[in-house]
Amino acid sequence: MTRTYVGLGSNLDDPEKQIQMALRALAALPQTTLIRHSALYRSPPMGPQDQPDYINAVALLETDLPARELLHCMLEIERRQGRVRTGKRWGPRTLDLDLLVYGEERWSDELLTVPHPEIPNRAFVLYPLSELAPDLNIPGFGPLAELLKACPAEGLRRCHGNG
Ligand code: ROI
Repeated sequence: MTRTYVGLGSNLDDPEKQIQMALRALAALPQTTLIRHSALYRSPPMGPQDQPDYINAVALLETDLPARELLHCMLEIERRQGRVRTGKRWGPRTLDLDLLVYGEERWSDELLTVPHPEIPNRAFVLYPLSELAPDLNIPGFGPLAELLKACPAEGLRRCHGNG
């Protein structure tokens, strides 16, 4: 079993519902257990500002799926939840699933870079992640606690009443 962290984000079509649906879909993946997930957070868009705020969360899974199979399943969940890839970089989306951390592994190919290279720059990943695993050491990036110190929470707000 590999402990893996998945980032969830949505800013279209009832984002909170999208995240809840995606958590259920992750929990239903074969050879995979959803161990727990963070609260939901509201965050201002990173990138183009002419789009709605995002709802973000992070999930901890234990899986026997190889990383590329897990990624394939995640893309399928995105597709089922109506994600249309417009080609517009950093545009709004109904659902974005990012493979953040996959065990101790570190590698990059044309499909995937693990750990996700943007982790250190994203408060909407670091803060929910710290709820799940405050002592996490991210392969190649070091202690999560150090990354948090260098990344202000900037408008990130924990949503109440869920998660
Ligand atoms: N901004 C926020 N706040 N949350 C996201 O999940 C998110 N995802 C993205 C971009 C467009 C970079 N901005 C985001 O892909």
